[in-house]
Amino acid sequence: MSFRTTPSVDYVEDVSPGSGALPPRAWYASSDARSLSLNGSWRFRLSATAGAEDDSFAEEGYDAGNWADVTVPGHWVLQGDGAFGSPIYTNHLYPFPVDPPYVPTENPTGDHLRVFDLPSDWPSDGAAVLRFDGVESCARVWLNGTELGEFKGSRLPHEFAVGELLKPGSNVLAVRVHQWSAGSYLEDQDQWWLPGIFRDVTLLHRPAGSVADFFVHASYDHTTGEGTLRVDSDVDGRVLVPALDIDVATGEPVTVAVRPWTAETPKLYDGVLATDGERVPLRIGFRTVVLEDGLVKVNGTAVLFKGVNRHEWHPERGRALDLETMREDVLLMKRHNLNAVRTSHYPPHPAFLDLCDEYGLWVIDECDLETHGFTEQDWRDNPVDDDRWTPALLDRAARMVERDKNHPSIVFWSLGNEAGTGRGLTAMAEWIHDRDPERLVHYEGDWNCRDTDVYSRMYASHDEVEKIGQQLDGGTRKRRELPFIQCEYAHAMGNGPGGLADYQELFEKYDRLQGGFIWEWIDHGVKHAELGYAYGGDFGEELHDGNFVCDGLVFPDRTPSPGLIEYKKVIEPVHIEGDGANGIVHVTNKQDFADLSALAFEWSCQVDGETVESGSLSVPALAPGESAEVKLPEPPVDGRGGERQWTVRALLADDTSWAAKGHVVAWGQFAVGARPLPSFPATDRPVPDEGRITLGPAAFDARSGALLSIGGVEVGATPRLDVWRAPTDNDDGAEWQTDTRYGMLWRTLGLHRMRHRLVSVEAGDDALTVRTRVAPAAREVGLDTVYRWTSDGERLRLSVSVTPEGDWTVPLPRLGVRFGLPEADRVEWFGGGPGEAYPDSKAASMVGRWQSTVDRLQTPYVRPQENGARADVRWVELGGLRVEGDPEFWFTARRWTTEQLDAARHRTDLAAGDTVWVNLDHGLHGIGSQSCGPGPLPQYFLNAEPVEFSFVFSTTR
Ligand code: IPT
Repeated sequence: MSFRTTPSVDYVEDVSPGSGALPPRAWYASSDARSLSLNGSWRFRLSATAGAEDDSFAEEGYDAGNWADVTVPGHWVLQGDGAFGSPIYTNHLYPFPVDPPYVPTENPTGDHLRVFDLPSDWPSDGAAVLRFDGVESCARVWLNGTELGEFKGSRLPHEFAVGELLKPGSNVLAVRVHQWSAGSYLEDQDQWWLPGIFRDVTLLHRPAGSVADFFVHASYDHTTGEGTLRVDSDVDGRVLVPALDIDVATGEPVTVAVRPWTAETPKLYDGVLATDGERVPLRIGFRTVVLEDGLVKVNGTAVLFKGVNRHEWHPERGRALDLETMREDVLLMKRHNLNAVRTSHYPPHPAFLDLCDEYGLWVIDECDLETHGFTEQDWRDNPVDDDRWTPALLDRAARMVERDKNHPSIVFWSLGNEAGTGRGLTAMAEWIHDRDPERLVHYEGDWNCRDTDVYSRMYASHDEVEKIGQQLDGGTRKRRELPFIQCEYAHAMGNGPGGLADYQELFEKYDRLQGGFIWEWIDHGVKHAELGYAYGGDFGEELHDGNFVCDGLVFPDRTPSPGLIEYKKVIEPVHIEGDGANGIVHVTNKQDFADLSALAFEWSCQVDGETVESGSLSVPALAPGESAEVKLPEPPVDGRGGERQWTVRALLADDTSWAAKGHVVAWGQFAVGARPLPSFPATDRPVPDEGRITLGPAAFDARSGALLSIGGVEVGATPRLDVWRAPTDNDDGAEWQTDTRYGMLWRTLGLHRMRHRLVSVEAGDDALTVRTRVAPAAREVGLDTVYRWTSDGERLRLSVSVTPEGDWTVPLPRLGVRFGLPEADRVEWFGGGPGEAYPDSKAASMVGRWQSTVDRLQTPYVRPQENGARADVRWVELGGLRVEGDPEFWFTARRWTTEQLDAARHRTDLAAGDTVWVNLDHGLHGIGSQSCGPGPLPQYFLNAEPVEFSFVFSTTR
């Protein structure tokens, strides 16, 4: 005999997508049909298991007086100050046993209750629909005590017919949300697990004769300049587009001359779909997407995608984004020259796609599907290859396509991410191809491209990408004929990514390579009272993947990181190159569709980094792909004979929807001649005096050879060789990487604990020479290091020569000197700036005169690590000192040591000490992308080799 003690929760572990919901359809906001937002404060009760409570709370009259409140849209684990549980971060591991379709008995379940008044003027005729735009991961819904159904598919809309149940006056909407369900197996994306009703809940009036579903087909024929519009509608009506004089019945095609939609020229025509019962605003973009000659073409032209992967993220609200945050993302993307976005790894809030249509971004709309955790068991039992799950997969495909099909910005439907291969995916692809043959299908997980229209990969190395570009990559015949994109590359975790410019060069060189999408847009740091931003493990998760969740081009608060600035430069729509000596600029329009008429050009001339003259430059409105040579004016005469260079900028000529007139889109710099190197006659001799040695303005300790002061400036710690940097995430590399991970090897070798053995201090005729050997304990390798100090009476020159000894099998993290100053705040330099740069991430470093402070030189990576270097520095002034380099050097200054930076887990672990630590580096190792992809290219290695470099110190006080 069996009996039940708890309410039935079988639906939670049922592989079916749910029951009771209406078929999916286009998402739109009506012009005239009423709607009522049910967002706001809801009553909330959390239970530990799915069946802990019966469903009496859904009954009218239920007293929820002692319940808590949550805000909808929202995730309950981000509300209630920890009282409602915590977020969990795992990359691909399921945070529960892999036992599909079963989920843990401990299944946090949030009962949500909302009593709302139907407005007194709510029409009494017609039907009504209740729409949920996103609930994670499984919900069961009641209205006024009647069960409507239950559903899964967290980032997809679900609608229920509720007309008969609505009552005048007060209505009770009850929603039970389970954190875990069979659906969780399909939602193993690399992100926080965040249960809740995290997108809008809306009641929609559906007047008699209103629009149900409709499909806007708006193609563009680039050979005739005409667009063809046909709006298929379940309910007959008329389609009006006043600007095109279109007034046509639904289902009827009409062809007229139009301006096409592209991401560069996002022309939208306002229209209306009018049925007997409703008017629906249309924003129509005419464009045609095809696969032709092995290329993705829009309106007849192959597109180069300069994209990014965007998860929805807000540091306080998680994936519950408001419109302004979505707009901020789009504006930031446009202002940084991006032209594409992959909605990794689920359909975004629909308003985001409206913004992509409006501002112009190509979109890969990705389905809410990832089963990555099955890789741990060689993909055994993978739901995408198990027919029982196919209805759920098809439901997800349909909910995405039907909801989003009217967005011109979407060029690809993506089946999902990291779900292996299987019949379920094929079924999805077939369904999508059939439903919407006017777009292409993307999926990365099947390298044979059985179901896809593009060969897509993630984190392929430069070498491999080049081979693919040359069509030397083999693969199936079908794959060989397809274009290539990297749907993910350049892992923006912490400092980096490096190597962007090298990828872009390949993308531009080979037609088959149609660009890529950086991983990823934003760091998913959770705002935290003690830690600043929390990442995996900070909530005591039993399994987690640490700060792998902070790998974006913008910080959690959306401040651009240096990675975004670098990307902006690398993907500039205009290439500006010059021959400084001959005063000639080469300008190339690298756009696919737009000419240069939206841009104005300006030249300026700098002497020693200071602009001495500037003016406007007239550049023809080049068509896409065209180049021109433009003559610069005569360089201004300047008696100072300093280092001279040109800077040419392309700016917006007028205000646009995404940036103001004057916004810099692209720039180039070129030297007029070589940099005059500092000349330095060594005139003074070292003078020993009572345990000290004086040399020109400087005093040294006679025993150790340590520099004590220059002029009036005390030196807290003498300059000495330094090779250590706090490893970046990209230095450490991901655990699963099979290539050498130098961050680990550096530590094993002991480069973080180098010892300095003093060999001799020699006061010679014209120099003080300090010989040392720098090496880690337990190893025979070392660096013979000689410091040679000279003076011209006023200034002090340090020349450092380094000779590696032994068998150095690893590159060095950095090579230079580190010293300490008791105080420093303001910093001024002539060199690369204004932001940070590293050998393979310095495209955006602009040579000029820059000012900052020690604090502002720091880049706030969520997990502290090496940061803040400035490239190509000729001289820097701080703390009363001026340091000039021969050759140029890398400069870093911070209020903590590298060792403290290395030990910190969060920025809040870093406290300013009483010394400012300054690194003057001759070299730095590249950054690469090994936190998920390849390491730095060989040309960015800092190999241990004999070198010599020097600095001239003087005082500024
Ligand atoms: C790849 C995933 O697709 C993405 O979601 C994210 O996890 C990214 O890596 C790393 O941040 S999968 C990786 C194992 C190649």
